[in-house]
Amino acid sequence: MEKLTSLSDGARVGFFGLGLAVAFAAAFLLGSAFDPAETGAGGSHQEGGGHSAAHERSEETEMTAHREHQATETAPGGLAVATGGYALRVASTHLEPGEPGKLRFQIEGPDGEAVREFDRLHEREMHLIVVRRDGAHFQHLHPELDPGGTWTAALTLPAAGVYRAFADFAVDGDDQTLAADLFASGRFEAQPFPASAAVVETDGYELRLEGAPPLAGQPAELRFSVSRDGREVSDLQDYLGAKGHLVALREGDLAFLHVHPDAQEEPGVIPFTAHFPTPGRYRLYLQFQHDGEVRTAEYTLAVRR
Ligand SMILES: [Cu+2]
Repeated sequence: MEKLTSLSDGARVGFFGLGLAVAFAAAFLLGSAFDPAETGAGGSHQEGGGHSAAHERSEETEMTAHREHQATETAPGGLAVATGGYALRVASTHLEPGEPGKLRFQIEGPDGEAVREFDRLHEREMHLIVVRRDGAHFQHLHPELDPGGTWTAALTLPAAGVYRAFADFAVDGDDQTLAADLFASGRFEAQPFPASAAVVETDGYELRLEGAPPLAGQPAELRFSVSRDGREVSDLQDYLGAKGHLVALREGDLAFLHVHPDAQEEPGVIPFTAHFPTPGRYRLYLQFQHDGEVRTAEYTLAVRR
């Protein structure tokens, strides 16, 4: 029987929720084994020890459950339409480019039925991210749930191409990010990721990304300072219960990293801790609210080995 050692746990680590990333980093730096029980990650079963035949069966059951639980928490999300017992079923995957349309979908649960009850996660029960496969045309939507378990979002795919729709939600305390492709037929002009730059401008705001260059597999501090007309913006408003919302997508497969901010310590600076699983380039979509409007700034970020 395969045994999960703390080493293989460590090797599997992709991305954690923020608190876990920090907790794990501490454990990792101290060289101690990662014990989910210590971090409140779920299972209280200590892995890696020997086990007797008498306990093998129950341990196996627990380990399987634990492994599945871990996989959903640590592997990058957004690569599968179905995983961890849940499936994303999209009713309408073809939309006319530039035409206002509707996206309807259900989350099918382990029992094969549409899930009707979701946890509230960052103030919403469902976060829907839509982005074209080349990283262009990012949208962050909050669909509405009907009593039968069908989610509906007004959606326009602005230009032709293949898009990725990420459904980010939690059920019974388990976070899931499932994703499906959407299609807008027509002549597709693919855009490369823009070159990496520390400063980007959006809607008259200047956003500067500070902090050391991130390394793969390690917690990375990302600090975005926001200014307008040369002056620091010190009155950022809350958006989804925080000063900012950050999605990172990996180049090549659009693996999805949902990163939430650290507590704001300086006005005008939005700090995050991200965990990039592998070296390469990522497209970052930072959302913040000011003067009553949500703005999105986009970065290309190179993550080194
Ligand atoms: Cu959202």
